[in-house]
Amino acid sequence: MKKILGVLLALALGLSSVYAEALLKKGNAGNLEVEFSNPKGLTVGMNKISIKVMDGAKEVKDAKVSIVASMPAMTGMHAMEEKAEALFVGNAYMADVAFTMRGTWQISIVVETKDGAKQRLKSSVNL
Ligand SMILES: [Cu+2]
Repeated sequence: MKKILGVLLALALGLSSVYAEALLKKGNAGNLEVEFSNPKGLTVGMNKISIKVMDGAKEVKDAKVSIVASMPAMTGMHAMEEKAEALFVGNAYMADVAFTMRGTWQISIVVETKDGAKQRLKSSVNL
């Protein structure tokens, strides 16, 4: 019986890591549509986040894009903030973002277009 439970537990743990939920979120930053994603799902540590910016039907590839992940202070824990510049590589802006603990992180993505206008998307992720 113990053996069966052990096998079931191992299966459950294995499945949960295989099927870690992929990240895909979309929202508006002013008149721009911003999508950010990570196919493997976010984990504690360094994560690659891919960001796409659309202006109507046109993809914006020449903006300055940065991302800030933050968590407010909690009992016994000071507030945390991680900032990363995203560089256009291949077909999306790519940023390396470090998440230092599990929980809900506030996400702010700032897009500065060629005309100097800055637009912000506010969102959040759970890990
Ligand atoms: Cu925290």
